[in-house]
Amino acid sequence: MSLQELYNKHCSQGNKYSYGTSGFRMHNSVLDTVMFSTGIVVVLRSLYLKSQYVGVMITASHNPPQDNGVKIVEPHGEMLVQDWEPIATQLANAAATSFQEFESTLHSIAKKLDIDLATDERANVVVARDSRESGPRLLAALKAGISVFSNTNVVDFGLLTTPQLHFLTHILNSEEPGSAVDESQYYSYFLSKWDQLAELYHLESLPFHLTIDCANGVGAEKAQRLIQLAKPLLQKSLSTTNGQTDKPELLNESCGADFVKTNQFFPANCTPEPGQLYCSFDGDADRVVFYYCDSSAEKKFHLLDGDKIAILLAKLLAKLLQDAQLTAALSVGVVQTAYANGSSTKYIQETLQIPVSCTKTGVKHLHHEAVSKYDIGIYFEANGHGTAVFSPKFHSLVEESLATTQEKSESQIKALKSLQLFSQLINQTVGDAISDMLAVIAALCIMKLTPEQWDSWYQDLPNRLTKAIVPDRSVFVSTNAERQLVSPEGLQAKIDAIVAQYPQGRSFVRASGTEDAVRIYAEADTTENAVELSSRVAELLK
Ligand code: G16
Repeated sequence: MSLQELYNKHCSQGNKYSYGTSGFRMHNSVLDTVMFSTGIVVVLRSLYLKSQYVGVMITASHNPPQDNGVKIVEPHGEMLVQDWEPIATQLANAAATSFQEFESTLHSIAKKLDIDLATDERANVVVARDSRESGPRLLAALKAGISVFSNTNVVDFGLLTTPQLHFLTHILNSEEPGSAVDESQYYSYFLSKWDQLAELYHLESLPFHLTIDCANGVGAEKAQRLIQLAKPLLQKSLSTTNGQTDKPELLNESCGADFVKTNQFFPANCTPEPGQLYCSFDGDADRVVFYYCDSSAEKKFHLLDGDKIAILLAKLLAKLLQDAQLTAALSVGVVQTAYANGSSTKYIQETLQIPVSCTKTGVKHLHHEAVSKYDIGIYFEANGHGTAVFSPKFHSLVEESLATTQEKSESQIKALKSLQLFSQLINQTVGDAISDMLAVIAALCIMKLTPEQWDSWYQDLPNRLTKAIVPDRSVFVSTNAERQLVSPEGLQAKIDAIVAQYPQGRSFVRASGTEDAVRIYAEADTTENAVELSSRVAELLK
């Protein structure tokens, strides 16, 4: 088919698109145009990177089932470099204007990038999607965009979690060209790291059972596969709930990481028992939060969110560095966003004496800060999205130290081996619910912690995260890592005046980059005050 015929088949006019916090994300009915243009952008990206594989994930993650979206993945598993986001946005909006506008924009982008549109160089693209009903239709539009070029190779992995796609994109670019790469490599890689840690610490059983709420999403089948492939030690202590991937309307419905974090309550189909641990993935399994119930008569819910996960990993990794005698040589830092609970930031800085950076929302911002500032950069958003990244200096120092073991104590060698294994067990490409879950289980076993002990290090300030629908969220412009608004004019001063009336009060408002809404975060000394602060700030938006 000609470019015009493909365009006519997949594009429609009138919508406005923007590459947001995590790619394009909207109601599925308006996404065909953007899928078609994204197909072209990923081919251009692959050609620009000398035919490396570029990944595309079709997902709307935590959003409701009728939404969908697309995330572009760099050859080594990072998110699309930020200077290409405007290119993706420009081409999508041109496609939504007219064929003439689209064609001329495509030519001018190609010229700027110095790419010959008629090239016979091969472009390599790797695609996957989550379990949404609209996925196959949108995949067809994406493939139509890719087919505009004559020499393309598309590896279609079908259904995957987002982090699996990131991981496999990296593997495809690391293996010899032509090597067979498949999903099973994901499970064998991470399970083997977990098994080696279990062996190093002589683990014989897990001190709790872990129930995984899979949000009725793609993570269900993948978590079940992981459990099937695991050795009995792990296998007998893990089970799943909310795994109805065959009912797409149930995706993220009263379950999943976003539901649990926002409502601060157990998901549907979870009957909590004291002493046991629970976790929730989101729709594409790139986030995880943990929780448990206490032994009170009402079985009170306790959340162990991204802040608590970051602290667990920071505490363990800092201790291992100390035992490995590498504290002076390697820096450790934690990266958070404005959503991090004030108590967590205080605990990391004052008790753990570990530096904390604060960035804008979006793992792409946290990842960049963690990689550029620290040898061990632990980054987590409170919503459970995050990982820990290890610098090349970390890898070479640990390797060198392990190569000369004769003058080292047994505990030093054990710490070095543990550091190396954790740097592999934790997915280096992106936040990953499955790999983070394995790292948390390993950390709890090694530190011999119950969920209550993990939770007891500090008390979260009571908080509320809500959203408001406004006529135009684009007027909400933030600064200072999204902690303050510069527009609409005067609104920040009003928020500040209200916040000042609450002990330990903090509140901010920012436009979501994944939903058509404005988010309101509030925390204060008591639950009543946090709720009141949140609703008074929400009132200001009306
Ligand atoms: C995406 C991003 C996260 C971000 C979340 C919500 O997550 O990857 O970094 O925290 O959206 O963003 P916003 O508040 O701008 O809507 P996911 O899991 O939905 O892809």
